[in-house]
Amino acid sequence: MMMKAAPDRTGATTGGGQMHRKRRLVLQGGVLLTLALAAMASGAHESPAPDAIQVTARKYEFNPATITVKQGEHVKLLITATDRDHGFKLEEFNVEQRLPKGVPTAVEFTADKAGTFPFECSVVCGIGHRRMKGKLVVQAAGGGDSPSAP
Ligand SMILES: [Cu+2]
Repeated sequence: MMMKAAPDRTGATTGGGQMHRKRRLVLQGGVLLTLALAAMASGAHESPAPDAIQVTARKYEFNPATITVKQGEHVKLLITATDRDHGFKLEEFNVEQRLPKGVPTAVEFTADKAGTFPFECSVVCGIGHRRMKGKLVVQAAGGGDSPSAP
């Protein structure tokens, strides 16, 4: 407990009773500060986890096959291959990830450019492997000239 000597407002009247009152004020201040800190700490717990976009991969499709995000967004995909191992390759954003069967696999990148970008399966998974594709639509930040806008 710190007892800093503060300049006495009443000047001449520096009695013993005054000292007691000061100490009590300091104590009350400490309690208020503790309450404020507790409130701040509990508030921090309310921040939500970043939303992951759930995607499934199976012979021979991604679902959803079209993923739409906004430019500048940090994108987190959680992709689960349901029938066998697949892969997820999004060349434009340097993403290539193997998707082991049954394991939700996180893929993260920042959609820093607008446009429509293809993604595809990067693990040869059968006769339809080459048509196992989808597309990522990144909507322009300014709401400007998006070719796929309705
Ligand atoms: Cu595949």
